[in-house]
Amino acid sequence: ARIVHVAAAQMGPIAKSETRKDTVARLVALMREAKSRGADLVVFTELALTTFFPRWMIEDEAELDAYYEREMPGPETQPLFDTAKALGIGFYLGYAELVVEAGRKRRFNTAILVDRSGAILGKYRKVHLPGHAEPQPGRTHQHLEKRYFEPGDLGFPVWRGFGGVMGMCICNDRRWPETYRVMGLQGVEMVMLGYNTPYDHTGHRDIDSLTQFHNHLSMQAGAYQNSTWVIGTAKCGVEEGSNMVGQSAIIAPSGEIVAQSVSLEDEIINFRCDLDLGKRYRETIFNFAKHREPEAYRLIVER
Ligand code: CDT
Repeated sequence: ARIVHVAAAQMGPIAKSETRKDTVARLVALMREAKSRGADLVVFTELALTTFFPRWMIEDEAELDAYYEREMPGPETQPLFDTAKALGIGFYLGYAELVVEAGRKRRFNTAILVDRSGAILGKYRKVHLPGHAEPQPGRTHQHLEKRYFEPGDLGFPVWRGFGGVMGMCICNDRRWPETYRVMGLQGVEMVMLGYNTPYDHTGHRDIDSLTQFHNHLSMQAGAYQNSTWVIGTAKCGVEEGSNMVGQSAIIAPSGEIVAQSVSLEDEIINFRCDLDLGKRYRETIFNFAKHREPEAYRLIVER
């Protein structure tokens, strides 16, 4: 067995008025709780440092910029790295990233993986951006990720760490089979992701009741079809009037949920994940080298 003891650190709502310092203190408390349960790695959510700001049309550039990190770690996020190092626990963290390249501001929805010594092992930028670039009439909450972020330009790499092969994606990425498959082809053994999923996101009331089902369906299918653990961490509850899905889950390579949150608040769930469990699928039904037929898949990579 190759055990990675992992925790998903679900968060309840982050108010618009909450400071970075307050939010980081919540994350540090969750990290300590994860460590007290024996975890080696804690998975925080998407955009874990602020309220989910893409729900608003923000015209003032300084106001928008304030939601982004220009350095990681920066003065306000340093306590996360210091605590991780002191406790010997790794973490996945989602945040809004602002970089200036050739005098141009570039914005990404980003996640990093930090090892147990507090060093950044890898960075991922969200590829599948949902929502719109322009505000939609008649909506109480916008979803302007296409306005506030560029599609990620780093692909879906994997990293050796925590005794295995680790991968990352973010929220809407989890609904796309290509996300998992690109990492699966690189032998991924654990995919970490955070999500902010408002209930009313399709605008179709009749399918709204399936929101929770589709959340788990996507992650369970991704896990099974690629012989990998999937750790999905929500930011949930009613945040600034927007109702968001919880049900954070730790999913085995069988596709089974082995741990699930029960609240819509800050909550740790944890599980001792055996990375070797993926082998029984990877070496049989999903032996890619033996059974894949890439010639039949060409359409997949065409526009
Ligand atoms: N954050 C994020 O990607 N949320 C989407 C729902 C919004 S779609 C307009 C998701 O896939 O959960």
